[in-house]
Amino acid sequence: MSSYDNLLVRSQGRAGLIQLNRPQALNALNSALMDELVQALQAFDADDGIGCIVITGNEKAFAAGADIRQMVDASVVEMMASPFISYWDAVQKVTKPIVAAVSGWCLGGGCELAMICDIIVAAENAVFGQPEINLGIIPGAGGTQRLTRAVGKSVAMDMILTGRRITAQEALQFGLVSRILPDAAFLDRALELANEIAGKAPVALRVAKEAVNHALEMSLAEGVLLERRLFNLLFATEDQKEGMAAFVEKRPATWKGR
Ligand code: DAK
Repeated sequence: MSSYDNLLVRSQGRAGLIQLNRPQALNALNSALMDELVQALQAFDADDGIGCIVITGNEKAFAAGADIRQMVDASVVEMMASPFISYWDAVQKVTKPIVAAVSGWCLGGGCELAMICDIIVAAENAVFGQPEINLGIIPGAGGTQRLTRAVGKSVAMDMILTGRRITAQEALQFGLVSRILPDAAFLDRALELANEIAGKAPVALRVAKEAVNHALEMSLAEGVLLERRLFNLLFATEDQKEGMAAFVEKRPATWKGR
């Protein structure tokens, strides 16, 4: 396994774990960390032994945002030319499911990173927010769009216009996160979830991720058409034959990923 300056990376079963590791700055996302994150994600995406990826931080912070120190003196031209946003785009291109396992602060670009992941699970102590308004800016890595789609306009406006932070319970209630996991066994439970997902048919997982993500991009009619095509495509896979045969024969399926 490669070693990184700003990440801890390991696998457990078929789950790949990436832990953001700049604790002294509450995992503030600078270019060096984001560059390594993309490398680690791409390595897991290319690894047949991995079926699902978990991104997490530490107990105190998933990530307290993009690194403010790195941006404080930037000019508009420098921001326009900055490749920084391309890291978020690269995260979005990962084909395997990604679980954001959030404990502690999940703010600004950190919240935007979590929202690009496919599932967000929260520890009881997680706090979410888009506090950019307090810095004289707005969310710039998709927050105004993805938060609005996740929680609806009124809550998104409330959070983005006031910088209001929300608790894990509120995030669950608003639909930003799918589950709250107990603080004590948080990472173990997130890895269990990732291994549960990783145990499913790999091609169907990839296609399911593609279909759900397109729901945010397309009209209903276009999305339903895409879904139908992807659904039909799966009947060309050995895993569909195996999955249905296993059901009929009352035995567990053995997936081949083809
Ligand atoms: N950046 C840099 N350093 C940070 C940081 C951040 N976002 N957040 C925390 N730190 C550092 C603190 O400066 C402090 O460092 P030292 O002073 O010890 O050297 C250390 O982490 C511990 O933080 P605190 O002492 O402040 O800890 P507290 O427990 O008192 O407070 C806090 C925790 C999370 C409430 C507080 O640290 C805080 O408010 N942090 C800032 C949160 C924030 O405003 N986040 C949004 C950042 S802006 C882009 C697209 C998007 C973005 C950027 C570019 N492009 C399209 C190019 C995204 C922008 C953002 O995310």
